[in-house]
Amino acid sequence: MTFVSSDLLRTRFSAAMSAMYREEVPLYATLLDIVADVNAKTDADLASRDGARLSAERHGAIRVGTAEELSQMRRFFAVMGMEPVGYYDLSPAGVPVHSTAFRPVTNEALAANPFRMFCSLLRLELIEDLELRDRASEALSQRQICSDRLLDLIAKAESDGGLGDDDGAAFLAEGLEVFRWHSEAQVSSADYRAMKAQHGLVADIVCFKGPHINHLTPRTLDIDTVQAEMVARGIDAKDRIEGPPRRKCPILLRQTSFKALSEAVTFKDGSEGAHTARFGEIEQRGAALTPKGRDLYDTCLNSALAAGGDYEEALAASFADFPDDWAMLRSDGLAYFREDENGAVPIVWEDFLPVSAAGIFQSNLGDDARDSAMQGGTQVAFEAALGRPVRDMFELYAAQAEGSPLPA
Ligand code: OOG
Ligand code: NI
Repeated sequence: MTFVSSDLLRTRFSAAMSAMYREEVPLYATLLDIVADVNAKTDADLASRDGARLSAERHGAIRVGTAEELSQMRRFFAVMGMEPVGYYDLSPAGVPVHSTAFRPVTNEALAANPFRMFCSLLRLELIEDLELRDRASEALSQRQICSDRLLDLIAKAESDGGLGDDDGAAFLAEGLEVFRWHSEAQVSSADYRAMKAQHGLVADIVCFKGPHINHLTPRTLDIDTVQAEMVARGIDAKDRIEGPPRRKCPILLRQTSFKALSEAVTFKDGSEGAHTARFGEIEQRGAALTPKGRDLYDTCLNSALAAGGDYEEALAASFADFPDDWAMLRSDGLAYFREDENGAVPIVWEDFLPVSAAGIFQSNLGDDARDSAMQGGTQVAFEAALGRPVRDMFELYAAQAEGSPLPA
């Protein structure tokens, strides 16, 4: 029995998701055109000279409502070689979820296709109104996000160690359905309004049949130019690019998005309404930072956020002392590098950033002014729901840098 490789399944799944999202959110297609154009005109920096993967590269994001759904997603993505990496608590920004990213972890798999899925779990316990909390958990308990056939195929892949051609094709087709947009809500309009008054995310997660893909993000080599082009075309782009400032040597991740679309919804009582959740995003990736580099990044970012006044200027000022030279980033132990025939090459950051993710959530929920006093999530609780520990991204980068086998 020969199996379809997990790399091939992941590549096909990523392409199928992109085709579906292009149909569902036409502005995403426009964004892909702009990014392809800009990438063709831009010289890749040292961290991004892996052009082969660039045109197919993207990440997506989904939000689930229960531990069972999260653990099903963990098993689903594992069939495509994607493991949970990192723990992100979004509560400091007033967003009632905690998250991980499913992604490939080996050099080979990342080179084949680095498709990632940011996956958030709703923290129902943060709904203070107990009656509303019950209604939310009732709605969630009535849905099944994966078809029986998909669950069977996942179990088969787990027990056999892979899927053959036909099963692989069925797995992808059934998998795609999980993330499709459904315009029929599974609650009444009154319930929708009550969930929405609690938090936009509660409505988005609880009121629909499944975890619709809420954005897909192509990778660009020059995010400032793409942002300017979006504005020039009248696209309602987020006004601030999240992450580090523009630099000669890009680090981590810079992101921007266009605002969510309004989509028609039919409620269970037959009434019509609209829901806004789905948007487009672009990202520019740079070098992975070591824990020391990451601490410096957090310090610089926090000082820019606290500065007030013009944000771009504050950001540039606060990052002035962050070395912007590959040799220095290396000798100071701030970024990860690997050796190839041309010498030391920076390793690409494959993960996400909590402050940036919070900014993306907020700009698309219109919920900027939430109180951020909510109780923090814990990695222990998240992993219990997930059904396994998340991987430590720094251990993965260190193994990539040393060319050593991955930690178990
Ligand atoms: C996820 C937001 C986080 C990113 O790129 O930081 C994210 C969401 O809106 O569900 O995708
Ligand atoms: Ni994103």
